[in-house]
Formats: sequence, structure tokens, C-alpha cells
Amino acid sequence: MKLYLTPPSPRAFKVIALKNHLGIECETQFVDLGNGDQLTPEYVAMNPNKKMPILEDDGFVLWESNAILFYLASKKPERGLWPTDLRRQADVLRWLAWESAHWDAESLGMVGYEKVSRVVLHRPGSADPALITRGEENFARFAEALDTSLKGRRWLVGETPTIAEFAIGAWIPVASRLELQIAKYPEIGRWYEGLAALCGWRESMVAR
Ligand SMILES: N[C@@H](CCC(=O)N[C@@H](CS)C(=O)NCC(=O)O)C(=O)O
Repeated sequence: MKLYLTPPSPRAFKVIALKNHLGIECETQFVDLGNGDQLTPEYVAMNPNKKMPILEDDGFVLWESNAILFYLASKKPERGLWPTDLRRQADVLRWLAWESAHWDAESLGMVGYEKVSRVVLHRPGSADPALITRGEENFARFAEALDTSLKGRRWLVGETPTIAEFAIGAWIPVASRLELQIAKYPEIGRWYEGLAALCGWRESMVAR
């Protein structure tokens, strides 16, 4: 198995943290986005979106970080990161979809792109203040939804961590660097402490 990753990105970090948590050995290849590695014909043949991360397993190529989390978790079903019961599976899928559509694309990913990624990717022009403001407003809305959902719960779904935690939690260390007010949400802080204490998480943070 081989992972194509740009470690500073939360979309890569979630994959690295889960791989380390599960103790899965695999080759990793650094994708230098600033150097245009994602634009080479070989790379585009694997991911026509020209984005990382990608997983390759014996000829099977998978892109989209949350799909990769599912694939890795399914390699070690005994660890329970992907539940077996239908309602819990649907609940985890709900949070993965929320992460991709709202937490990433409309909030942290939107602010992150304007403040950081557009420079790394050598995109023309400068950060759009209107998009940063919209991302900040969305962040306040969705962080409140997450905070409320975590009240009285150690984990988002059931009694043990799932891949939803890895998908959503990967963005928490990034939030303050993007000047988003993550400290305003005590339930998120409490939940993240539990996540950061899982084996594999801290060593993944150090290795980034
Ligand atoms: N929804 C995708 C988003 C992937 C994504 O946006 N990756 C960014 C880096 S963090 C990328 O590779 N950008 C390169 C580019 O746009 O040229 C996922 O979660 O895998």
C-alpha cells in the first residue's frame, strides 16, 4: 500500500494519524504541491482532480481523504473505527459528509485556502477578504453545531472513537493558526483532548 501525501495539510494528517493509530505499515510519497507534483501526467492519471491525498493498494487507486479513512479502517475491522451496526454507520457517514461539505470546504478549508494554500500553490492574485469573512461566519455556525453535538458525549458516535473523529479532529490544531476562535467551544476542546491522547495521534503531530 502506498500513500501520496503533503503532511502539513489536515487532509493528509487525518490519514497519517489513522494509519499510525492502526499500526498499518505502508510506503508514503511526499507530494510537493508548491512544486506542482499534483499536475504531472502520472499523478493526474491517478487523480483527475489534481489533489492529494491518494491511496494506492495493489493497483486500486482511491482519492478523497474520508474514503481513504474508510479503506484503512476496514483493513482492521477488529479495531472498531468503522462500526458494524447500520445506524452507527449512517451516523459516521453523516459526520464524514459534514466534515467534507461544511467543516472543510465552507469553513476551515475556505479560510485556509485564502490565507495559506493560495500562496503555497502560487495562485495569482491575493486573498479575498469576502471569502475569509464568509469562512469565519461559517466556522462559527458549524463549530457551534459540533460543540452542541458533543455535549455529554466522549465520542461523536457510540462509546468508542470512529473515523469521524480523525476526519474532523485533524482540523483543530489548524484553527487557531488560521485565527479562528476554536477556544470558544469547550466541548470541542474536551473532546479533542481525548482524541489527541489516542495512540498514534501525538507521534503523527510531531512527525508532520
Ligand atoms: N475533498 C478532498 C480535498 C483535497 C484537497 O483539497 N487537497 C488539496 C491540498 S490540502 C490539494 O491537493 N490541492 C492542490 C491543488 O489544488 O492544486 C479530500 O478531502 O481529499
